[in-house]
Amino acid sequence: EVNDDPSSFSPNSISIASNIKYHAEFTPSFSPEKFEVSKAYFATAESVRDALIANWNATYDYYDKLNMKQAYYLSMEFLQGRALLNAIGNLELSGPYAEALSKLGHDLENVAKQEPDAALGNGGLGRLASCFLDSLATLNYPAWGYGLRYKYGLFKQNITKDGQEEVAENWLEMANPWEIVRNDVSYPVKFFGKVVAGSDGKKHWIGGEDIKAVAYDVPIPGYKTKTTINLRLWSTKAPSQDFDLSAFNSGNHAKAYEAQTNAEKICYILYPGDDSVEGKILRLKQQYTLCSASLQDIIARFEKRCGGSLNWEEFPEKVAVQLNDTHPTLCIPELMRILIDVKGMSWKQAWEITQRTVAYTNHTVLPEALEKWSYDIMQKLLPRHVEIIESIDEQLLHTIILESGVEDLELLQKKLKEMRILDNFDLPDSVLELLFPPEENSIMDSNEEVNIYDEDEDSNEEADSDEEKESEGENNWNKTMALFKPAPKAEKIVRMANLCVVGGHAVNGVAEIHSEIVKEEVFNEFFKLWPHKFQNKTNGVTPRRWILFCNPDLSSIISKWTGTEDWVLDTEKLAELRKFVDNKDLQTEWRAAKRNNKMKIVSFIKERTGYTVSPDAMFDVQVKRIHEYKRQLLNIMGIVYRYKKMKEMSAEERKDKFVPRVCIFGGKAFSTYVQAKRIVKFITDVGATVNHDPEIGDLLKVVFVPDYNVSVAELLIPASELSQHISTAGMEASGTSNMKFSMNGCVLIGTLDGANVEIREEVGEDNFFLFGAQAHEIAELRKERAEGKFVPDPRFEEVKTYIRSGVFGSSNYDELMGSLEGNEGYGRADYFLVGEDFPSYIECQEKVDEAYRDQKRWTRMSILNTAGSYKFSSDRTIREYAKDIWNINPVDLQ
Ligand code: DL6
Repeated sequence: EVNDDPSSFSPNSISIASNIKYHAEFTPSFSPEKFEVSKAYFATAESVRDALIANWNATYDYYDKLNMKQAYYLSMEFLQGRALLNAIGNLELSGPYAEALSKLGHDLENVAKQEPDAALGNGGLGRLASCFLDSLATLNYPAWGYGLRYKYGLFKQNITKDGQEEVAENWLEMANPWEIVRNDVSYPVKFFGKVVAGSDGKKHWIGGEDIKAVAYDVPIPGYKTKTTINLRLWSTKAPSQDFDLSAFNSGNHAKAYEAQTNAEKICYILYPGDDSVEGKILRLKQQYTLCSASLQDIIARFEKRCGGSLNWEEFPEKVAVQLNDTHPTLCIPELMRILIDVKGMSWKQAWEITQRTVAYTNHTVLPEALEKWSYDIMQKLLPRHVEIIESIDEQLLHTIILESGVEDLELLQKKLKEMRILDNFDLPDSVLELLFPPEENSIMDSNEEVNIYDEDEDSNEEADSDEEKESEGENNWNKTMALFKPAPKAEKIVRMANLCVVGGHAVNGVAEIHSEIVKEEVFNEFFKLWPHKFQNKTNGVTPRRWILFCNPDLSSIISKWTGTEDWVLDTEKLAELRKFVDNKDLQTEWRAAKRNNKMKIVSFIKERTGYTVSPDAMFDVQVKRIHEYKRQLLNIMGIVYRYKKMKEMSAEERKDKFVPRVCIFGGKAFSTYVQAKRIVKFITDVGATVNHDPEIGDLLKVVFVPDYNVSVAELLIPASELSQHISTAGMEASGTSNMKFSMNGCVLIGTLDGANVEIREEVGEDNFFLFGAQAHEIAELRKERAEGKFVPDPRFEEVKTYIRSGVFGSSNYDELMGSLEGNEGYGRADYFLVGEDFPSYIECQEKVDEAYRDQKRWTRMSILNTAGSYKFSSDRTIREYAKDIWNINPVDLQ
């Protein structure tokens, strides 16, 4: 009965069942007697992996032969979620697998739930990288992803009476059936040590600590294609000789294993806390490991594919490296180092190749999130890279000065301050010479000086003795020099975003409004210098995972009414739904699908939180990382206002005025982000009061779903009716869950921020609830706020007083409320403008109630959201990257 030849794997339920049984027996990680659901999951995953490996091999054999240009997406984060249903869905084998498992006494959905989420990311940035991989494979683009194989993924979140509690997520505990370790693919990575000049004229980086990065490959199948691309994740180990046997034998066990532990801890966790120097070094080691191992691998592949005809000038015609935010910035100096020190190229040649190869995506405009590294730490850890960065910085200074001239030194100084990669540094000698050419520079020892940098030339004429003239010249000189001096004791900093802009050939933002901010504010001086580098690439999400697989009911309806399943690959077809938006049958089916999805959430909420919620209420959802700029606080204060008003009314009035709502929150707060954690706690406190209030009943429920992750999103998004994207305008680069919600027929309430702007344009103004200040008004509003000119709306004051009164437990939430008022000790007064937007937000929420009451109108809005979401497929985004940045073409395997 057992099929022991995996190569004979063919996709029908009988052979699949046989293959699953084969793996259960011969790829054992469970005891033989039982075939329980966890074992069924492993055997099923391994059987799917057989198919993926065959396709993966075929894909790369072909690419090796063609030697076409390939893109490499480098990211410290990939938020893959679960793989099983996605893989069999993409292979179009969901039916046969379900049947095979049922023959073996199991249910596919249940089996799939055994898989832990691969949570190697924090949120949008990592999930975007995973959506991109799906689109790359689906569209047959030659591409790889590179990342790190963290032993512990993003922490598990428990919600207790004290708020969020973090627990390590040991996702590899039961092994990962999707990965293939490549023991023959490993690269050395060095840290610390020193740089010496060799007799060969080259720089040598010697000594220090050596580790090795080992490749773990995760095959990424495309939808309806044989193309299976690779996500290569690096794991770190000590070089094998580094186990100190004699230390072990003499009883010093920890020391014996020290090198191994030091190497392995690099890949322990995603985002190690970096308040300490040790934490910073570890994070920088992670970033460098990713860059160094990936580039060595890319270069090895380039050399192999070139065979005997190696031509380095062709490197950028064969390789495109995309930096997902600044985390992999070290690719720039690392590529320079390899090309110069190892391959023996000149600086000029290496620089040209590097620039033509690398491109950078910016994902944030928050100044605190633009990565800056301490020069001292970097210098210690990566001494050769710092030399290279210094040279890049010097070269940049020359470019800026040649471009801007030296007429207005104050202006020049401002530019240099903004654009330099190295902050708080003296100007290098070569730049001083450019600013103060030697003949003018000689002012100090010449009597016939002419100070061309003198701001007030008349004063020279008034100087009545040579001595006075000289000392005045000296003063001016000193004044000028002081302009370019860093503040005393200011920490020396390396600015990674600036290095990316300088070292790459393209810089892109992730939504139209964000890309404008990038050009006009964040990198304005660079934009003026190199306008051709700047682009927009509005984000997208894969319609496979985010409609087809997570929302089968809606998918069938879409296919039925558009007359085709082609929308999965060509989302423009979704627009066809517009034709039937008022059709009664479509509307009925649409509502039934939503209700079915809501029913699943009712039981999920009960299981996860203990709360019973009604499927007849509107499901109003805000799920995303907890951050002050995302303004979960505005949402919950709006809910408190609603609750207070309900309490002031009679039962009749309440029912008339308010639509029943289940307000659902989810999201993790970074473990050291205290204010975000206070917000989580406050939401759960409000829930604890409101949900037990018999007067209110099903009219209002507030639920915080613990441990929000990709799998929870796949359940919640299809069931949502209203979703909140309410960041302070100008602060959310794009957002991607807004796209997922809209695709799943959810109506958005939001500000004109990130991709909301484009979603609203596509789905139509009438189908988007807009409120709040706009991005161009924010600076002025903040200024007024700081000057104490802001007059709060009485309803905002009322709600704060209510919160402080102790209705939600013993706390008066002083830190939270204080942050909105700028009271002493609470920092900037309402920096995120919750008070400013509160009135328009609650008024907008009244319009939401009104619209929901009319279910025909609401369903229309819902359908028009799905119909208008075609632009937000990551297939569209990837095609744009491929054409405008990477210059790669699809390769058809069939
Ligand atoms: O581009 C993906 C995603 C955007 O949708 C979000 O708006 C943006 O906040 C996120 N950026 C980051 C970068 N780090 N920070 N902060 O996660 O990228």
